[in-house]
Amino acid sequence: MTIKPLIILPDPVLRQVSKPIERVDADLQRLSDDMLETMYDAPGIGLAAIQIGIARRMLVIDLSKEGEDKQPLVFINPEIVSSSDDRSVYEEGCLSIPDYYAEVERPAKVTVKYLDREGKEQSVEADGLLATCLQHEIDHLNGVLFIDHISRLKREMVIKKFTKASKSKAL
Ligand code: GNR
Ligand code: NI
Repeated sequence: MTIKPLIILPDPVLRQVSKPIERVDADLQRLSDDMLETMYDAPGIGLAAIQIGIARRMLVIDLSKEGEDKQPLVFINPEIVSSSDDRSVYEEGCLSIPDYYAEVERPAKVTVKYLDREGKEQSVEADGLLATCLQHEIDHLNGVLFIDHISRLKREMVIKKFTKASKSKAL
């Protein structure tokens, strides 16, 4: 297993729309292991493949707390098939936008259809943090970031700050 470097704002790679996965094979299972290891190292509770530069529709999530047994989840070609009308607000962060947090309102419950790590069709009715995290990760597969759900003024300030930082770090 390998920890991969994370793609950071304003890298345009984060705006790519990821392509569906055609085959769940050993290579893809290795990629899911690398994504989990990268997420645990960060640490974060979710990671989309595009965050390590791979434009494929796959994401991993683990909501277990420190000291608990790990609960790695792998979602391949996930699709939101229904969303609740009621909303909930969470303070979100993103490994691709380090140390920036903001409240985002999203549907409180979603039903997501996907393939698991074995390529088997599954469906989950998620609420709470899992619902928020799935929506945050599925947004990544569509080139959408959580800052796209906050005010334009706040978003432009964050992008400006990260653009400056990336220029001062460039060789
Ligand atoms: O680690 C993460 N925490 C988090 C907190 C609230 C809502 C969403 C997230 S996902 C984020 C990891 C990440 O950037 N996934 O794409
Ligand atoms: Ni993110």
